[in-house]
Amino acid sequence: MCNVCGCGQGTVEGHSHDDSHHHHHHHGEHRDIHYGTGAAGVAVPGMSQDRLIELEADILSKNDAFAAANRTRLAATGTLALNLVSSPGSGKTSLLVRTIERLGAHPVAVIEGDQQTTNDADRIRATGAPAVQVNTGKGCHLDGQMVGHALDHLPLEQGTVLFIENVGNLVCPAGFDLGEDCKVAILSVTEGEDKPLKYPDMFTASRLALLNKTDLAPHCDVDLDLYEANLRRVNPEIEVQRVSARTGEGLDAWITWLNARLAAKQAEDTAA
Ligand SMILES: Nc1nc2c(ncn2[C@@H]2O[C@H](COP(=O)(O)OP(=O)(O)OP(=O)(O)O)[C@@H](O)[C@H]2O)c(=O)[nH]1
Ligand SMILES: [Mg+2]
Repeated sequence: MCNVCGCGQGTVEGHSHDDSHHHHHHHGEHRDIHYGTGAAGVAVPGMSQDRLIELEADILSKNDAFAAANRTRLAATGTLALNLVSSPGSGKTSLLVRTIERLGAHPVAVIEGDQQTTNDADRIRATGAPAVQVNTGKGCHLDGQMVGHALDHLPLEQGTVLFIENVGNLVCPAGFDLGEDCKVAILSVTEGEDKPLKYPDMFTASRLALLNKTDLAPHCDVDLDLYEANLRRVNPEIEVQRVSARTGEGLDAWITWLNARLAAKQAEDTAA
């Protein structure tokens, strides 16, 4: 769990948070991180395990309040929000561009999280979809507050699909609820079958895993069945789909999954 990163310094495109009244994360004491075997799961020189646990609990309870507010706000328009998590370069933005094209006239909106640049938001806007870039600066994940600010800049129609592309990082984003309906993990065949075992939290937190870049599988020493088996070892419930953003292979099943989630969401909201 990321309780010692420089998070909370993010900027929503065009807006600096330097004037933010709620810098909710602690400062200092976070330069020299050694992962420990103590109760907090991390070791920071000069800080006790109890203090670390206290800080982590504090950060997460504040995040959860922002996430809950986002969830209420999204429910008002029946928006289906998906938090896309992965390591850097697994193909999140490429898949999003393809997905938006496939969804055609259906209303979509995108929040793009990266440490720096507006590259990904620019790629999304080229499809015609509204996108807001959030730069996390030194931070390693999006948090509920950043997403709340981004929502201020996004038009949400009834039944929108909101894609939140998280910062490429297989560790920290797993622990932060953004108010999404679920997390979708994107892996690529080039990363290696052992990744689910090495970074299990991300895959236990995800409902669906998209195994991307299947077009490259013949060129890699990769066993796709073992990749899937490892995903199911860490999360027996996880759904897995093999896709290629490059060739479009497997995207029909992914679009079917999206439409089913959207229908389930609308049924939920009607019942509520
Ligand atoms: N061969 C192949 N290349 C792909 C596929 N999907 C993405 N790529 C390539 O992989 C690289 C990274 O793709 P992006 O879509 O930028 O990945 P990302 O996950 O958004 O990256 P970050 O936002 O930087 O973490 C680019 O060169 C893409 O063209 C795929 O299915 N097959
Ligand atoms: Mg990207």
